[in-house]
Amino acid sequence: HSFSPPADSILRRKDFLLGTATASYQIEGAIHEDGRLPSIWDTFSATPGKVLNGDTGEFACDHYHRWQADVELLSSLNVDGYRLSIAWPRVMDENGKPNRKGIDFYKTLLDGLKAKGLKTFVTLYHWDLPQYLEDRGGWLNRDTAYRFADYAELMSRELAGKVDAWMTLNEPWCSAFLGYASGHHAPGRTNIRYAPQAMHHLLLGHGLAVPILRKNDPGSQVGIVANVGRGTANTDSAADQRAAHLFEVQHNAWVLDPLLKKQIPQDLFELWPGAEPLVLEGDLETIGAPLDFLGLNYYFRTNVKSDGAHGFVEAPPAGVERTQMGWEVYPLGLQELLIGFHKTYPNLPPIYITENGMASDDQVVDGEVIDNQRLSFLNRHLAAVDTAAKAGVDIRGYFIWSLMDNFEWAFGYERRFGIVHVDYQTQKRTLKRSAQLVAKFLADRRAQS
Ligand code: PNW
Repeated sequence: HSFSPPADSILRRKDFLLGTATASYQIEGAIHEDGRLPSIWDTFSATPGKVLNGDTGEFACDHYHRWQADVELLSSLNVDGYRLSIAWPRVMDENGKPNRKGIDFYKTLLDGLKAKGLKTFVTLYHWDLPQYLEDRGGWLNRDTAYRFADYAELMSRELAGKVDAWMTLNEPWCSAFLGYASGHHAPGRTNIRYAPQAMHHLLLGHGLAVPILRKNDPGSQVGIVANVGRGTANTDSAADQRAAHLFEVQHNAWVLDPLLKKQIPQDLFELWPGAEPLVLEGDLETIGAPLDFLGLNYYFRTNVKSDGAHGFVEAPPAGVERTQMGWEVYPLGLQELLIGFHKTYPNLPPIYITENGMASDDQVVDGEVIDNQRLSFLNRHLAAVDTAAKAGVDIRGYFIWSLMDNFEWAFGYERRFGIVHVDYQTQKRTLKRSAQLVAKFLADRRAQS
């Protein structure tokens, strides 16, 4: 087990960005400090039965206090860039008033990262909505999109010059579907009719923020991050093929069509009859604002069959490799999606893979963590990225999810995605084998002329 991409791999190019990613609620902890206000994830994780083992983000990786050591850690990995997110409830109150201490935390952190020569990729919304906005209806309230634009205005004014790439939203699919339809994520609502309206307001907030970020921080790139899933048909039957198509409409086109085609895919309402959102004139024009890049997060494929009516049900294949999440390891899906999007969307912006990685429960033994499955996972997915690049897809970089083990949402601390192991009792960080080999590869790459 090594980390050694082939000689002709795009990964060997110094201008192909390799980085790691995290998100505020998953690593920061310190939820009551320096004027941070409650977020919907505080509320959700405090609700019995919502998060495995009753875990919460109260302490997480204590990154809020340990950020300096974590910047050193990142630097020791020789990565080119780091993707992080800002906690909205740390920086702004319900009247739109800035919280100086919260803003200063991110200013100093970004300066620390820049001092190490790292490219900074900053997500504005990685799911920690201020609870005061949820109390006014959250993403079902159109006003939340305008409050998001205010937040983007404040952040881009305050942090201008420190951010290489802004991402408005992380995975609006998760916010809309898991937050409002399945209820697996905060705010835990469970009405399928809510999800398209929440999605529309999320994307509207994105579209309103794009020109603001460009105006206030002209030296940066502006994009958004979507999670994408590969849906395959269980059989060749027309019904199963249709089911796989609908799966991908629901996971991919629901987000990408409004952004890249200024359209909401109508097949969605074959799945969810009567769930059409209220869309005002001009909204799709706003949402379709040109992007400098598109971030894609990929984890697994879902094999589906027809449910006998107008939908799909999962048909999990037997005997396949899975991760600690139970997600199937399927690198081909990433390649197929990238090449497919390149064909479907003639105006597809340059792509960054903003998340890819896997959970495994490897433990520290004699000071070492041997995560060979992760190494193999990363090698195979990076090979898929390389194949897509050679097929003509403009891919600029790849961020491993995640820098370190962290609060894995509804699964709490029991799922470990890091290339760095975290002992939550002591907060000790230990480089897993994957981290060591990635660091070595990048050191060698840097040393080459
Ligand atoms: C992403 N799904 O979440 C998030 O951006 C990360 O914060 C998270 O830690 C990571 O992936 C691993 O889960 C997802 O059910 C959550 O398809 C669920 C799904 C996809 C992505």
